[in-house]
Amino acid sequence: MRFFLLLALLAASALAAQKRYDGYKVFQVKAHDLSSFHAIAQLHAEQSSIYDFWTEPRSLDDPMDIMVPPAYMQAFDQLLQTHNLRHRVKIADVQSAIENNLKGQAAPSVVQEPRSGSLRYKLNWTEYHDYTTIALFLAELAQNYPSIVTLITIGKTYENREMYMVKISNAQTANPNKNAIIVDGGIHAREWISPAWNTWLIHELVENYAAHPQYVDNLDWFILPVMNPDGYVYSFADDRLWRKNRKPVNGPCVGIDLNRNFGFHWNEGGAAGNGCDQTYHGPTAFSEDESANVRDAILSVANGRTKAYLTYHSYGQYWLTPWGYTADLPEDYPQLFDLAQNAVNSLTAVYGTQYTIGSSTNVLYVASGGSDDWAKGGAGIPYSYTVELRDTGDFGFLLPADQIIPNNLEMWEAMKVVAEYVTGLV
Ligand code: 0X9
Ligand code: ZN
Repeated sequence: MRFFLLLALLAASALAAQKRYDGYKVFQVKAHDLSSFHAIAQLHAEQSSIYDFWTEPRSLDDPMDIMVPPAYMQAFDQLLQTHNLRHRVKIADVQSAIENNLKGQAAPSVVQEPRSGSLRYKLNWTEYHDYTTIALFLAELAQNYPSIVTLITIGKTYENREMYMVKISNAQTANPNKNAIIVDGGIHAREWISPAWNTWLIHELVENYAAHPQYVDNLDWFILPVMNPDGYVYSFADDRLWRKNRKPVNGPCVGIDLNRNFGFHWNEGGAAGNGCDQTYHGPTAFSEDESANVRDAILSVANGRTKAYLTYHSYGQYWLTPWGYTADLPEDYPQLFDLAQNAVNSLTAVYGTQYTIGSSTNVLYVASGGSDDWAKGGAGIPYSYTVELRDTGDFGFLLPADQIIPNNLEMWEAMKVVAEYVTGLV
């Protein structure tokens, strides 16, 4: 009897189909006056569980990317006509884009260097990898490079997954009070390029240590490549475009936006009170296991010597400073801007990729409860940034896998600038 029950369960889980996006389109829409902007803003406010705003409404000058389900195509078209909204189709069929996004290219020589140790992880940067593969990669590096890599479990997620952070540090070097940098990724599940960059950063620091030992000898790194493992797993198995965590909300909906759940000026704008919305802030600040674990982990390592916090998202190619809860700028904004500018200059020098620099509120929109605001205002880390990786919307969250390595190569140049600067801070 039990055996049949097990079989039935297995069959049911195999049948639990992934959400398909056949016929869904992504439109770029631009308002031309205040009234047409309000029409779109209203759609965002009232129907964001139907229309997925890949970019939020900002201002008159900024176009937005909106994903429209086939059943609402006519209604959406009507709205575009009524308000005379300028638009173009960016992604004609989201399902095809999802499938193309998974295809990689042959690995360039840059990732085929011989590695020390006997184990060989499966992870590479020519395709996107699931949570298990990332976790095995981290465990293997810790095992093969015990003198510089420590795998830290910072707690569990709502669905009971371990959250892994690696500490990269060379205990052999003389200075016991090195500055530290904290990096994370994958707070939003569907932004797959973010964990793919975080794992590259770990690989570069550890496996290419000999090429630039100063970054590890003079600094301590704490890197959490997937801040939202439940959402990340769900985006592989069930719904490629999932954003939030996976905790059920009162009512029919699931998920809290972890980047609206951090406790610095929490719920002061740009965050939704409705649990069905993509930017639901949760019942209280730090109500979520994932954000609370990150808070505790950061506080346990921050202690004055952590000078930089970088949290990676996609997409849009922005290098953002606090604040996200207000249009006011932090007092040290000129210093934050300067470092961002230097980092972006080095990044752009690689392939010409442009990044926009500015405060979250001024460049994007008000959004309170972000991890960047809390890292600066709550944990006292001066150089706190949100970086929105490639692209500017041709593929959006569905960035083709053959852009992972170029993205990582240019971002590494920016990271070096930050690392060098942070090394010299007192
Ligand atoms: O809205 C967000 O959470 C981020 N953009 S995304 O498209 N990846 O969702 C931007 C967050 C910027 N920081 C703050 N608003 N604090
Ligand atoms: Zn994001």
